[in-house]
Amino acid sequence: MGLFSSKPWNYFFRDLECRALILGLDGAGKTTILYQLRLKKFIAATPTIGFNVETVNHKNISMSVWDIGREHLRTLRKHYFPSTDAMIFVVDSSERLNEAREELWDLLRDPDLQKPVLLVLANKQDLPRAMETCQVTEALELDKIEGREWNVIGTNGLTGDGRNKGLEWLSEKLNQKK
Ligand SMILES: Nc1nc2c(ncn2[C@@H]2O[C@H](COP(=O)(O)OP(=O)(O)OP(=O)(O)O)[C@@H](O)[C@H]2O)c(=O)[nH]1
Ligand SMILES: [Mg+2]
Repeated sequence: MGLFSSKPWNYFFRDLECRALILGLDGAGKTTILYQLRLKKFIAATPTIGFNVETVNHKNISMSVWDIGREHLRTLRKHYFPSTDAMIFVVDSSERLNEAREELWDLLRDPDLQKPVLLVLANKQDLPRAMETCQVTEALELDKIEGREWNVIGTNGLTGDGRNKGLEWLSEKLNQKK
């Protein structure tokens, strides 16, 4: 292989293996987002029992992305949280924002989740009652976050809008951290 391989970014960045958790309330679109990240297309999901895990490759990042159903999360959090590099918190931008805020802040306070960067996906932007990203930022009180890189990006799990922007942000932050 010559100096300039088929992946030019490999010349500048070494390959990175990372682990991400997709979190959020039931029905927010976590599994839909997982398959948008993995397959770049919409897959109709049913409520997750157990978990889904997929490898998502983006530039030099190889990210194992875990979408764990709530029942499992309660028992497995001690196992999954310590080795997590990124949290992808999915919200349905049209409903249950107060509940989502409580869930998110419970996670942000977890001693085993102090290191991961946080990407909030303000999902279901297609719905008429969907809040814009700035309103989601306010509703989740993201401005109160200290000592952690975070971002909020609007997504549509049906079309994949926002997906690549999210991946770009994650790969930039994960490269800076490692
Ligand atoms: N309108 C709209 N529907 C969406 C969007 N993303 C996901 N959905 C739908 O929302 C429903 C729930 O999506 P899931 O991906 O199963 O949600 P989940 O968070 O994995 O749910 P649980 O596994 O029960 O926790 C499904 O019917 C999806 O097709 C979106 O951006 N817009
Ligand atoms: Mg699911």
